[in-house]
Amino acid sequence: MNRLSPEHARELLAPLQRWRHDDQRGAIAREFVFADFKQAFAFMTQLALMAETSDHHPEWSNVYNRVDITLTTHDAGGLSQRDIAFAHYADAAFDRFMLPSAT
Ligand code: H2B
Repeated sequence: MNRLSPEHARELLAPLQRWRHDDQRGAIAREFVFADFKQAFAFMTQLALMAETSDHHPEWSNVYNRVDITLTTHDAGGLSQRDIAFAHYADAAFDRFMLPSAT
């Protein structure tokens, strides 16, 4: 997987407003805050299974109801399409937890 050019990265990151871009490192990061630990860990479980299936793994940490995620493609030495895809997947999973019916 190739590292994105700065121009392409900017274009693909435009719809990912909730992610911070570390241009220097070639990484994006976002903090997710849930109602409680149970939700945070359920979210991590969803992402972990997807990460393993797609062989693309996040750098992340969890404290109670918070999950901090940093995405970069180690093999490419920076951001790749895989990080963009993972960020969209994480945003969609998070938004589902925020629906009123979610437990
Ligand atoms: N995850 C991420 N974020 N970047 C990688 O370059 C990467 C990975 N490479 N997961 C995969 C695993 C690679 O190490 C294995 C051997 O396929």
